[in-house]
Amino acid sequence: MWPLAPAVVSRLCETDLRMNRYSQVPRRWRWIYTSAVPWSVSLRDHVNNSPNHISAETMNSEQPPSIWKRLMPILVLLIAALAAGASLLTPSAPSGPPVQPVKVVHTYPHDQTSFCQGLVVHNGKILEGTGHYNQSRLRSVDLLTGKPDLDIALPGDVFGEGVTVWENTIIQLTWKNGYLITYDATTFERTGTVALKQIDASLREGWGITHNGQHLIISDGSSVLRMVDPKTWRVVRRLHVKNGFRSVGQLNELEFVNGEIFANVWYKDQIARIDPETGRVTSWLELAPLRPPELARSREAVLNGIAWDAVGKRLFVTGKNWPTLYEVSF
Ligand SMILES: [Ca+2]
Repeated sequence: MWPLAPAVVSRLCETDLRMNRYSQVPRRWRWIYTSAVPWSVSLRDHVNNSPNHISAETMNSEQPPSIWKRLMPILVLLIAALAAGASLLTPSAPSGPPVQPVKVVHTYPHDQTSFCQGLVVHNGKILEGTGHYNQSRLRSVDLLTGKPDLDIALPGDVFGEGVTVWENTIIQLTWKNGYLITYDATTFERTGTVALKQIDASLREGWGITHNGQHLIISDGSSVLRMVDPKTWRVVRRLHVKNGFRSVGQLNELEFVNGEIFANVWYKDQIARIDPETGRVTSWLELAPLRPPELARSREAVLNGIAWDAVGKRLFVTGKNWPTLYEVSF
């Protein structure tokens, strides 16, 4: 008997505590308490029977008016449990590819009248395609001086876009003219045009171009890059570019760098580094700090030039009408 005394005392104290807890529940919520906590029904009766407590009217107000009110807390608990279970089963959203800062290694002059649409290193020079009607050009520029040693004007009704060099052919895209222009890479003589619809019936605009040594890679402002056989000028594969689970639209100027596709996104001073097999963005290069302060408010003066010097392992970037061309490391 004696050894059971502490347990009895403890039980009495516990009951006392429970009663105290029940008494502290606002009267209008006591029906929830009694529905959710079965043992509290006896406490309710105990409290209600106590002389200094609840009246009969108040007691009635504690009663659930319907079965639904009695079931409500159980339903709430059930839904909460299901939601918790679902959150455990659902994979958490990825935090997204990292954003990497770049380091400026050198700065070079860039012609501020050049609305840069395409940039590539060719024979130790910077080859640049520029845009706008009546202003589009193909230029071969000295890196150190920023001066062109060759400057070809496009017809006034042509809006120039991206540029690449495939073997001995320079290829320059046009925006909405529906074709690309080819030049001899040695003489810079124009050698012809190729209709974009010949490449792919759904290719209506030209934005950016590069190549991976096997295929040309063309952007048209969508989230899909087209891999094109340079011998047949036919699309052989489409690459859907995604940042996590989201498509990346407005893909613009391109460059193939060490097995990765680098792409400007229109109106973003960032470069997407894209896995050429999966189309996934693996990281972003942050270039916003490079935008000249005087162009900070210009909507058009965005980053839009990427050129990779495969021999010197140098990455060059610039923007539309920027006064500076940067060599950056990342
Ligand atoms: Ca480029």
